[in-house]
This record gives sequence, structure tokens and C-alpha cells, in this order.
Amino acid sequence: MRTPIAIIGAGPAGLLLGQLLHTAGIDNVVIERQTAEHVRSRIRAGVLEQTTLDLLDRAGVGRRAREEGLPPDGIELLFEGRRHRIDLHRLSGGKRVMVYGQTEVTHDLMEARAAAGLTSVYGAQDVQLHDIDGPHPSVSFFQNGQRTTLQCDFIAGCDGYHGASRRAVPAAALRTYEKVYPFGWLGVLADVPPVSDELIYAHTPRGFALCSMRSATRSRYYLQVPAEQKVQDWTEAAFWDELRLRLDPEARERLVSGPALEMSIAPLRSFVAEPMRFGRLFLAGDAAHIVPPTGAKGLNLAASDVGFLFDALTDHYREHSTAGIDHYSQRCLQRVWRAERFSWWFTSLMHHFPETGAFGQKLQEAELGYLVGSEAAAAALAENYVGLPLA
Ligand code: RFL
Ligand code: PHB
Repeated sequence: MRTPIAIIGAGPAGLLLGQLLHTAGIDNVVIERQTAEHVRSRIRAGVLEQTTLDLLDRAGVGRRAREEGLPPDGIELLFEGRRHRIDLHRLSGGKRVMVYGQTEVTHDLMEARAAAGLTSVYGAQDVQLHDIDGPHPSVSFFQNGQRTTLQCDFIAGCDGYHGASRRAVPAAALRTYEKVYPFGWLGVLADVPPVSDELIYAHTPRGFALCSMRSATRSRYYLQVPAEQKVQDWTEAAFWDELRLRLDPEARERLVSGPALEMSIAPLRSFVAEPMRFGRLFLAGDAAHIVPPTGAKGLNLAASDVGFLFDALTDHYREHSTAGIDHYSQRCLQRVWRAERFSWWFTSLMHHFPETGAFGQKLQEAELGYLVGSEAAAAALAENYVGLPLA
């Protein structure tokens, strides 16, 4: 088996890269560990930046996101029992984000991939990368009782934080940076109308809460919970009771609860691996970096990596230039670290950190007050939230 580009992982990064390459006439094969049904049913991100929508358009899959996505003009910050609106649209000079679930993005990309007749291998076990620093790399995997080898020009490692790609890079060639937070997010998806048209980020002494949505009839809510808690420690009734306690009186009154379609806990972590290219292997998305979800940046960073990788590969095949390949890692990492900084800052501001005590709580309240009272501070939040320009 041979292909120009072997893509490991059928998450948004891998599938988007596959479609962009297809539009440029570059064939590719996606190798995914899970079944297609498993990939399709994962509930994750919800907020797309303009640059991500533009890339979906370039890949020919942006139509449904633009037609069915919800474009809130702002977000609300709730603290000391009151909500304060940040007008993202006005403060960012006319930019917007789109609320459109990652599940739907994945669905649109999978449909387009099937329609294009591109090869995808689902359920591939023991995926291994070979000769990544030589001129003839390959990927092998186990499926239906036999090992298959895929020869290629380049490998795109889009297999997430737990994937095989980053681990194939010799430890001495990789530097990693990590921060693990002492809490996670307990998330519930439910077919109930959202409590508000705009996302509510709540800072309370009981912990952080987030009210998000997927449509006019489907809501996504999160609660900060201690890192050691398991989803089995919670009942749905306890979730709704706790969420109410973290909202202001009006939102508490409006909140509609209902059976959970999904309930899970995600740990919070900041992580970066440098560099993002080793020989003929490129890391993209969660394989190279993780942000805590507070800034809604994970999927968007995965998309911008893929945009840069697409530019690098088209430069190589069309212009016979290695400039894009040589600069790929540096180009991505500049944007990655800015998003890491924003996600860490917003996480630190909004969550409850018992170890910082009353002093820490007072500092957070002072900063939140400054944020909603100063145009300059609010504009900095808006600029980062809607997404910094691509460098
Ligand atoms: P993914 O989505 O993890 O996909 C990786 C794929 O690789 C497969 N895989 C393997 N395949 C072959 N061989 C192996 N050895 C493999 N190991 C793994 C996996 O099965 C999977 O299919 O990574 P990708 O494509 O880089 O995409 C990243 C995003 O999924 C992630 O950053 C976001 O979901 C993060 N995120 C958010 N991002 C946003 O931009 N906006 C948000 O609002 C947002 N909210 C969130 C989030 C993540 C969350 N969780 C669950 C951590 C909210 C939450 C709760
Ligand atoms: C979501 O809708 O899942 C979501 C929205 C905003 C975030 C994180 C997650 O910051």
C-alpha cells in the first residue's frame, strides 16, 4: 500500500487535513484506532473561531456550520452573583465565534471523505511509525489478524494526546512543557433549551460553571469538580442541583433540566511538545499540545496547525519548496503558546483554587471587576476569545 500522506487519527485534525489535501489533488490515507461509530459519537468542543470556519470552507465542508451554527455576539461573566456581558463582536472589531459542535464537524468531514472516495482504515490496532527521519517513512498497523504497511512521503501525526505519533519521536529530540490542574470538568449534554442565548462563564466560591449550547433545543453544561472525582460519584439530579447553586437568581429560575444524553469528566491540562516536526513526521492538534477547555481553543488550534501543514505540503508538491516544511513547527508554536497563555489565564481567573485561600479569591474578584470595567481589558479578552489572526 502506498500514499503520499499517511494521516494517523480521524479526529478533526486528521479529517480536515485529508479534505484540504483532497481539494489540492493530493491523495491521503487516514488510519484510526477506533471504529467510525465511536469517533462519530464523541461529544467535545463547541466553539469555532472564524479562522476555523474559513478552513472548513476551504475544505468544502463549511456550509452546515454556517447555516446551522449559532453565532453569539458575546459571552457573559458571572461573579459575585451578577452577570456582566462582554460584547465580543464590538470589542474585537466585528469578529464572531460560532457555536457548532465538534460532533457535527466530524460528521461533516466524514461524509465529505466518504463522498470523495478517500481511503480510511478504522479499527487499526498497534499503529507503528517507521523510518520517520529517513526519506522513506511508513506506517504499519494490525487489522483483521494481519499487519499492513503503508509507504508514504510524509506522516501527519493527528492522533491526539494519547496517540502513537509523538511517542515515535526520540525522547532526546522532544522537549515537553506541562501543567496539570487540580480539577476537571463534569459535562452534561441534554435536550433542553439553553438557559441563555450567550455562553455564561461563572466564577463562584463553589467552583466554576459553564452554560453552553448546541442548538435552540440542546444544552451543554459543565461544572468544575475535584480531579479525583469520578462520574460515578455524581447523579444527574446532583448535577442540576449544583449547577443551580452556581448561577445567578435569574438564570437559576430559567434553567430547564432534563435527562442527560451524555455525562463525563474531562481532566484539565496544559501541555506542549516541541518541535512539532521530526524528519518526515508532523505533529498536529492534541498530539502536540493540550489546552484547558476554558478558552475554547483546542479544536481551533488543531485546525490552525492543519492549515499551516496544508500550506507546507502544497508548497512541497506544487512549488518544490521546503520553506513551509522547514517553518511548520515555528509557525504553529507561536500561535500555540499564545493560546496556551490565554487558556491558562482564563482558567486561573475563573476556577476556584482552594489552596490560594481568601487572598486568591479576592485577587480573582478584583481582576474580574477590572475586566468588566475597562474597555481595554475587555477588548484583550475578546481579541483572544474570537481568535488571534493567523501569523
Ligand atoms: P482528537 O480529537 O483527540 O483525535 C485524535 C484521533 O486519533 C485517534 N487515535 C489513534 N489513531 C490511530 N492510532 C493510535 N495510536 C491512536 N491514538 C489515538 C483517536 O481515536 C482520535 O480519533 O485530536 P485532534 O484531531 O487533534 O482534535 C483536537 C480536539 O478534539 C480537542 O482539542 C478539542 O475537543 C478540545 N476542546 C475544545 N476545543 C475548542 O476549540 N473549543 C471548545 O469549545 C472545546 N471544548 C474541548 C472542549 C475538549 C474537551 N474534552 C473532552 C477534553 C470541551 C471538552 C470537555
Ligand atoms: C462547549 O460548548 O462544549 C464549550 C464551550 C466553551 C468552552 C468549552 C466548551 O470554553
